[in-house]
Amino acid sequence: MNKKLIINLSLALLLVLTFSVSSMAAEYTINAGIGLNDKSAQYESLEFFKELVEENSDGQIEVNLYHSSQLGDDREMMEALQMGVQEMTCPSTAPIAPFVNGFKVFDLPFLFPTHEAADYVLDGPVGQDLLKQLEDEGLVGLAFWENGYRQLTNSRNAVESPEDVEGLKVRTMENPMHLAAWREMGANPTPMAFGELFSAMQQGVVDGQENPWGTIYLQNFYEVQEYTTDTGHVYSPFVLMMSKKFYDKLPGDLQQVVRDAAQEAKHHNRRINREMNAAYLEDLKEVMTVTILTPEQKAAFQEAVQPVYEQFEDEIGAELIKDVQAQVEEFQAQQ
Ligand code: TK8
Repeated sequence: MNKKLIINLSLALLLVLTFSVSSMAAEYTINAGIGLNDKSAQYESLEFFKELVEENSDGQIEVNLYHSSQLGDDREMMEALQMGVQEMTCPSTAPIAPFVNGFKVFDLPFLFPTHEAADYVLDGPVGQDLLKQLEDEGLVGLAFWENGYRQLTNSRNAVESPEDVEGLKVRTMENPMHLAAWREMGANPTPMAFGELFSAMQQGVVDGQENPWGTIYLQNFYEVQEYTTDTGHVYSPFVLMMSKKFYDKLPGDLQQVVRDAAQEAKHHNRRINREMNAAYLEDLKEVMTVTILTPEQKAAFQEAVQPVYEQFEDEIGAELIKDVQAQVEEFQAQQ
């Protein structure tokens, strides 16, 4: 057989092999759903995670992303992971509390003085132990990503003091800590899934809500809310999590690919989330009446919600609260 023919046959064989490998369906498919829309830092970070996983698994894993509660709200998606009918989600810690009670600790108001203090605790022994506890509930907690400091918006009046929220119908996440904190301030809180929130504000079912600046801007809440105040009353982490039924099917090397990608995307997520939240506050100043509290005004909110610590000490566990506070002090002492 002449040399030219051998080369042509080899090239043809190479083309066939290349095509067949790339078009070969991935062995594992991850369907990941979130509540925020596709402009959020959370979604952008999931795209970053997707690229890492597909590349580092050599195409053995494909990741499909779904935003804006397309697959359900936070609680529904966590239940889908438990059943093994969805592979990943990334809820705020507040709706995780019914699954693992200890996550309530992160809903204590004014717990973390800075983003960096939050990182230190979440990536430290206390946070990692809580992620581990998810496994008993059929969930694999891969990493703490960031939702951010929660800020109050409402359609009724400017808010400079707890007295200004008297009787305000505030939507909260489905978590008793949040309900208690707003009741302490004299508001009238209502728990509600995130996906129902915009229409509830539009129809006046609730007067207000609280979320980080990026969510307020990117979900167009300013279209139905006039006033916002930088209360920063709770720091909300997200938890990137996977169905344990799915995770356990992955061979060890692909489990490591997923874990490594979750960690690398965590750092990316925290960086862009902080940049975006700061930037969107400036944009919100163009479309809302923004109240920036003085330190004295913010202290009045801290004082108003302090009773929540005592109210929930037994339910959360005094030891866990003390451990988190000790970790925060340990971090502050290093600054
Ligand atoms: C999105 C929610 C949202 C949270 C809320 O799925 O419910 O207000 O802050 O980010 O997790």
